[in-house]
Amino acid sequence: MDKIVITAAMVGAEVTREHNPALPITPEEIGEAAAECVKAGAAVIHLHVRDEEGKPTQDREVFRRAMDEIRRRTDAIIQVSTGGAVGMTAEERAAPLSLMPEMCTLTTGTVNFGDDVFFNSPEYIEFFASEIKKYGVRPEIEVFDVGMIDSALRLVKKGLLSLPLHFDFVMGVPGGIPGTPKHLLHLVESIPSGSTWTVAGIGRAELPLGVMAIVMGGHVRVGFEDNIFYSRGVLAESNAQLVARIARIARECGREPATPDEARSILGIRRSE
Ligand code: KMH
Ligand code: ZN
Repeated sequence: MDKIVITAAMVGAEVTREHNPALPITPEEIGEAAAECVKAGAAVIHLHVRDEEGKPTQDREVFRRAMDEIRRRTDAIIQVSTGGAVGMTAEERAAPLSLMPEMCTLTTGTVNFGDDVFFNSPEYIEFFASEIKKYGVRPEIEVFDVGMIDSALRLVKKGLLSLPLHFDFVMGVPGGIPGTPKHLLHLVESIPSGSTWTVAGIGRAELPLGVMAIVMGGHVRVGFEDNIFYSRGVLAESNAQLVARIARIARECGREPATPDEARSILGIRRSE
């Protein structure tokens, strides 16, 4: 079977040091954690950053510093978040795109997000898609529920996105699609042929859905953004520990983790440097 692209979502916007003391926060810590994740088998770093107080920020300069720290240590694909944190404006969320990272996220719909709302109106989505196109960034479509696939295809019709698309199924957010095998099968069957996909299972859904993706020919995202535990009640020691486990299982199933360059070719990314 084809190589597997492992994405490390190491920081997120919601998790804190109180949840897991090993959360990387400063640009240096993010660079170090990324190096460990790449060594363990990750090819993509899904990037959120924090301000000096540890709060989520979309500040361009903080992103630039974290990206420099990652690039100094690895050749990983950096995928900046345009999701940011709930409550941020569209302009705030789009700020890191002008750094022209190789990849970014694009959520194609609004979803209840625990007690909050992750707001992505058609106007927001079209704004992000235009910015993404302007800066030549390869988008990963974040799918929190099945209707978001159709919304992405509408953007293709409008010329704002091009096929083939790459999807990330974010499953198990309270308010979004549940993190079950049945729902993963439905999502995979609902995307156009020729698409690539990865799965980000939230909490205890991370491991079983990751294993399903390995077997089904998909790709996998792990990390503290989605899950802070190694097993029930046992905190993960690091993001790299979660990456290493999924890489180990993938190898056992005959799927070697892709290097960053192999992942570029799987995900249709052309390097401009
Ligand atoms: N923090 C969530 C509200 C993304 O990175 O694009 C949104 C999120 C999605 O994390
Ligand atoms: Zn994210």
